[in-house]
Amino acid sequence: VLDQVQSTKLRVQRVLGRAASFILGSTSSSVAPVAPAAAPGRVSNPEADVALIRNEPPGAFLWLDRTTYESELAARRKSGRITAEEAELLRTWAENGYVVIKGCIDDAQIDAALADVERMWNERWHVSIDVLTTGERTHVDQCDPAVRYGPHKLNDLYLHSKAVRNVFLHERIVGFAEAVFEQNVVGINSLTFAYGSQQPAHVDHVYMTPSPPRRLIASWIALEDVQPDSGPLELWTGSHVLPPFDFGGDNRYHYTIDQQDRNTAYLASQKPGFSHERFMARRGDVLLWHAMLMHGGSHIETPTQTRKSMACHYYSRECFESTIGLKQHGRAWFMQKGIEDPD
Ligand SMILES: O=C(O)CCC(=O)C(=O)O
Ligand SMILES: [Fe+2]
Repeated sequence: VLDQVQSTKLRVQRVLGRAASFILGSTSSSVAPVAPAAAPGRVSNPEADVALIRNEPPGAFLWLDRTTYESELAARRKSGRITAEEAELLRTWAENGYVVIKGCIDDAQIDAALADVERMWNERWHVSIDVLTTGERTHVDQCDPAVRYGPHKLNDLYLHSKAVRNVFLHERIVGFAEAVFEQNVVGINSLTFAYGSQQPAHVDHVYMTPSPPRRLIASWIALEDVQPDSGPLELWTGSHVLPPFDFGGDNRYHYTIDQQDRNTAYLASQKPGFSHERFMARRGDVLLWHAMLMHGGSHIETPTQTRKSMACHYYSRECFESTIGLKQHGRAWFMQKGIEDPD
């Protein structure tokens, strides 16, 4: 039986080439060696005792995270697989850890999503909600309706609203994520905001850790023009190259409460090495960020100033053994039960 498995592996490898070595976890010498990651190494002066993951196998990295991304982009251009504009966007991703797609979502789609948010409050749907002022997790049909007028997160509204789902899995977002993963895309979580989150600087990979690692990306979708006093999304350009913090235990990439302060201190120590930006989006603009990019919600200067937006997370299809629990939406999939954001 083992021989049979081995020969199947080799056959699949011959057909799929490099991808198969990752999927099948094989290190067969018939597969070309994978270039090392471009990034890790840019950490500056970490505290002597901070534990970082520095021994990731090259196959763990996605193609745009490797030193060879320029030649890979050129090859894809040459074969006509990507356009010049797509190449530019993917290069920006490799360098900065995020891209902006201006005017991505059209007005009608945004209006439909906002209308469903309105209906959800009026009809008090059973939607999971985090009240950011108290830290309480409850449901819209169980909470004080006044919660609506302060910072909160609606969890996975895409499960209840087709209009929100259409924004969540917009074809341009899905198309970009497919290009990054070179795989199909699975929407795993949507957060709908009316106000800023004021979330401290963090890395999403730590909370929604994919398996295999690194196969996660996030989107931020402006449902209205962002005002400077609303607590815009903030990010540290290029910080996706930082070596991941090592939480130890069974899953070294995944957040543990006892290591949380050290992780926060590590990120804070690295902030000065990167340029700090705020996403001053216009309605319909979308920002996509790398799972390891440091970002957060900046301080809300005017508490009554809304910041209607969605933050969404997507896994590569390779994170799922089968399509059980997934539903198709165009070329993409979504999880029938969203992943809870522990943060
Ligand atoms: O929208 C924000 O302020 C931050 C959202 C965020 O960091 C996330 O959902 O991962
Ligand atoms: Fe985040």
